[in-house]
Amino acid sequence: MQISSNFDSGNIEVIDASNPKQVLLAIRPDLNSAHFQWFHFKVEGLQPGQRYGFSLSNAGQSSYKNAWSGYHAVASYDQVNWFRVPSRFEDGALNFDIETQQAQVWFAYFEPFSRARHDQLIEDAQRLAGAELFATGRSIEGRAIELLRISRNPQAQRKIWLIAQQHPGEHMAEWFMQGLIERLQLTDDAELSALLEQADLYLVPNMNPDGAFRGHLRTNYAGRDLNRAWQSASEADSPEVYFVQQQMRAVGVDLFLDIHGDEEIPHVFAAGCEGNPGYSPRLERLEEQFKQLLVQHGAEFQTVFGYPRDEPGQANTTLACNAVGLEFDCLAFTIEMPFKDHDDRPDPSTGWSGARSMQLGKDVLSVAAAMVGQLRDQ
Ligand code: GEM
Ligand code: ZN
Repeated sequence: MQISSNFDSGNIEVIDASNPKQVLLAIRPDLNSAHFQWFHFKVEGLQPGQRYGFSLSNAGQSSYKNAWSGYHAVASYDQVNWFRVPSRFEDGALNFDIETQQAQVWFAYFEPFSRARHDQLIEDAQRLAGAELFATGRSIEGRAIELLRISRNPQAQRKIWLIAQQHPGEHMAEWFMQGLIERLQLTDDAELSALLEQADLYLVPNMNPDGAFRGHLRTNYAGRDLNRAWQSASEADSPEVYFVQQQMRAVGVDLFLDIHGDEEIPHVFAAGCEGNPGYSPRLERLEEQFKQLLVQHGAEFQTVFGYPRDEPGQANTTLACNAVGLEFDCLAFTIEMPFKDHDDRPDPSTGWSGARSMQLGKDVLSVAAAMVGQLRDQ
């Protein structure tokens, strides 16, 4: 049996592979940071029909301890179809096994969104009506951070921003962007037409390409958590955020969505700006309306489970959502999708998935369309 992770978003260390019933592995921490949780590796040289067991021995020391109960790893024979493999968190280790159908199998924390798929998405997006590669930032290692603009009406007043995967292990975030961008291809979509009549879209499908490529959970090459850098972004340590902030200041922001995944909570939810200084009844109304419309639309989304609400004035303004909401006095949300499942509509075979993330991206456009006329007092 050969185990490898020296590829895009790979992450694993082999401790002892001598017992195929219990291969001992460990998750490698992010470079320049102690965070870890994301794993992704390939196993080759297997006998179809045989059962193999894998043990992530340091899972109990990972960044989010409550992530593993109720969690099941994903596997794929072809890197296209991913399915859950029953997993157990026992004695600080995450254990899963598979009766393999193929000689090779990939395992991951979540269905990976590869850099190759990213490059294809950026290429496809530029062929959409009204689309352009508006600007390109650079990560510390020099990877492109593409900012796409979709503008179909030169008179459109509103600027709607969506950014994804600040946390590189949260691959569902770029699946969400892929779904959203797919919907932009439709030519007979009345909601979309209404939205783009009034607003331009500014999209950053991947904020942290170095971290994603390196198989990080949470940080960039410098070990910085980009979602704690929005009051102190620097060209040296967090050029990814620095770039997007510069662009936002040049363009303006009327609605901001920051797309994430949550390790622990088995539901899709949103976190708003209620703790910001200057949080107003207007913003509160907009937040409530956004959430209600997403529920009414039938999206996989709910408002019962989520993060504790911030006390008034107690927001951490180093977070993108709070920083942007504060600076631009606009509706701003962190959208969280689960690594586990959306327990409101569980699907044990896939759990939360790339496809479900894509659908949520499409659904969010409907809500943006319904709200675009109210984002600013006229
Ligand atoms: C988040 S976002 C936390 C938002 N919290 C509140 N109260 N507004 C983070 O950056 O830690 C979770 C995530 O990474 O997905
Ligand atoms: Zn996140």
